[in-house]
Amino acid sequence: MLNGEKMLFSGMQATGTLTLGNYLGALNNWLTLSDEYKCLYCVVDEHSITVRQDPAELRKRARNLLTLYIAAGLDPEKNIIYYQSHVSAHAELAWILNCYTYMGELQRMTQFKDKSAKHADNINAGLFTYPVLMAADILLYQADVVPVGIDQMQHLELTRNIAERFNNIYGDVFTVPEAYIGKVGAKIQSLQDPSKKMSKSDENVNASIYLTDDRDTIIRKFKRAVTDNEACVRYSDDQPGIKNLITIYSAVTGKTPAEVEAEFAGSGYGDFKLAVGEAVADRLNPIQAKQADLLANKDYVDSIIKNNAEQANYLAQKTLRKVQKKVGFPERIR
Ligand code: ATP
Ligand code: LTN
Repeated sequence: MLNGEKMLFSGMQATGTLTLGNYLGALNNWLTLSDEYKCLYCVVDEHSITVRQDPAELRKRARNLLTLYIAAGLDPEKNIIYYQSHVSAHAELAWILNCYTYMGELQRMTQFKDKSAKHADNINAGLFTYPVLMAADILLYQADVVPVGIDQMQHLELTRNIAERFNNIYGDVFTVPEAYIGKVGAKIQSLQDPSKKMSKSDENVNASIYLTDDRDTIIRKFKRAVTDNEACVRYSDDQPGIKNLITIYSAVTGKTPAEVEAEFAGSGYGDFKLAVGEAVADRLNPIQAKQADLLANKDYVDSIIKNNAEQANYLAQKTLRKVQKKVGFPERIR
């Protein structure tokens, strides 16, 4: 809580092209929550360099992601939409929190284990302390709630532990945040292997729907989606492929899985897959058009970037100064 207002913080990495999993697991929930809280939506470009990036490409992707947040419906006049690297307090607080986080805690993080297996030639210290930077992102703004997909729960738990540890030593400095996991779409699976999560770093392009995919591509990918052989549209763990498609259809239409089963009772997989593809394309196509408009409107987007970074900086400095004082850094002479 800051100035009596309930705060929300979330972010996404500017790596790869966002998938329908990112949209349904995270972005879509951001939209439903944005009226209830004072919200910060960050493009976490500092997290992105834990994996080697091409500089020009990273810059382009960061802008694409920031405009996508707006195109998806987040109002930049009401919400603070900004780049992590424009607010130096993130890195400064991360340094301090590093000194209140144990190696053993970080060694248990499954994302670190997965990413270091994947990038065995570049297991850098940033990849290891990534969750501490994430904790700093959240705690800097005294966030009450953090909407994320289920895979980020472990990082959220760590953030809570760091906040509680710090508060136990220094008094009530940080709000201890809650994760918000949406009811539908918290975990969208790969279209080619329903036992794996849909991921923007999957090498098989048919496994994921990208938010940049055009209508025909979306429909084609759903047609090719791996399904089961029971030939009926039923929401069951025995049919993980169809279950995943029902989850997607529910998330974009707002219908419950039972309503979806009733709608497609007696239909084959083909009809259902086409309906899912069309519903997803109907949802994504307007966002793509709005994003293209924003990318063409450089001055408007630049003014948002500037104003919103100023607002984020102002809020971040409040917490940072308090923390610096608590840990014993000398006062600034004005
Ligand atoms: P990568 O595959 O490169 O690790 P990612 O697709 O997991 O990336 P992130 O940037 O790590 O994407 O995640 C952004 C947000 O999207 C997070 O809140 C995460 O929990 C959510 N998310 C990612 N994949 C899915 C998914 N398949 N289903 C639901 N939510 C997801
Ligand atoms: N680790 C997150 C991205 C992230 C984040 C955050 C999410 C970085 N900082 C703070 C919520 C709050 C991920 O999605 N992979």
